[in-house]
Amino acid sequence: MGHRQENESPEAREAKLIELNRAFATALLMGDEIGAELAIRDAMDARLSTAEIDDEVIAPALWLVGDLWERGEISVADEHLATEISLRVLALQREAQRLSDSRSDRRIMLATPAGELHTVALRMTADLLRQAGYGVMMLGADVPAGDLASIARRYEPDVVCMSSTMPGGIDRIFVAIDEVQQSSPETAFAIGGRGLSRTRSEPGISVCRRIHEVVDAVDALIKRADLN
Ligand code: B12
Repeated sequence: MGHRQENESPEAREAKLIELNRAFATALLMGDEIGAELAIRDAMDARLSTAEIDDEVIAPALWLVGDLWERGEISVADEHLATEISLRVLALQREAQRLSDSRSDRRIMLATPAGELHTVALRMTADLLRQAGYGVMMLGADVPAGDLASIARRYEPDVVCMSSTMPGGIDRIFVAIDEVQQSSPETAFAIGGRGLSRTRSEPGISVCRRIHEVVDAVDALIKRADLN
């Protein structure tokens, strides 16, 4: 967390901070815990660091609460409620950070199987996993099964993600899975794509229909491996 988008202008960042700050302060003043949580989740999605969220979103909102209380515009109870909501949000923020940190020593490898050139979904998958804190190794398109198995043996990824769009791609994915499993039996797989329409998940192989499923699927595959 906290790696700002490189092409973001200082003005865009300032505008985002003002928007987040307003949303969070408004939620505090309305006693709206869910709204406060959503504002902080937005801040995390905007790749603000924990320190930036603390200094530039949560603290200024509490300063405003303090000013309003001092001027008699809100009660002690309102101020207490705002503080309790902030403390709850802090706990959530720390938990999200802990989860992201715990993923950082896990490695996810991504590839499409031999003959498959469609990589957009694979890139989306890589971005989501990276954002969630995972270490990502993108191999890209058209990776022969034997080569995938040997690079997996070298880098020992926890999970290999594969995507297949073209008819027949599912067979090539399973050939690749077999090859990898022969030399790295611990490796799990998250697979997706239109070529997999009738394939079902099985132990160690999670079939995903949409991109947004991948982080939960990879978390579950790793947890399962840890329990073994
Ligand atoms: C861009 C594109 C290309 C580009 C790809 C460039 C690249 N770097 O990716 C190029 C020009 C190379 C290309 C080539 C070809 N293409 Co093309 N291509 C497309 C196009 C327009 C978009 C594909 C795409 O990116 N979709 C967007 C992604 C995000 O969506 P998605 O792949 O469906 O994935 C979703 C889910 O399945 C899931 N998902 C997918 N994978 C994974 C993986 C994981 C881990 C997870 C969690 C989720 C997940 O999440 C996604 C979002 O919900 C499609 C049109 C279409 N309808 O998709 C045709 C399409 C796929 N192509 C097609 C064809 C026929 C070809 C060619 C044979 C054309 C030719 N005669 O040369 C070649 C074959 C290349 C090959 N061997 O792979 C057909 C396939 C038809 C079929 N199934 O039989 C399509 C459908 C076009 C059409 N209507 O005819 N193509």
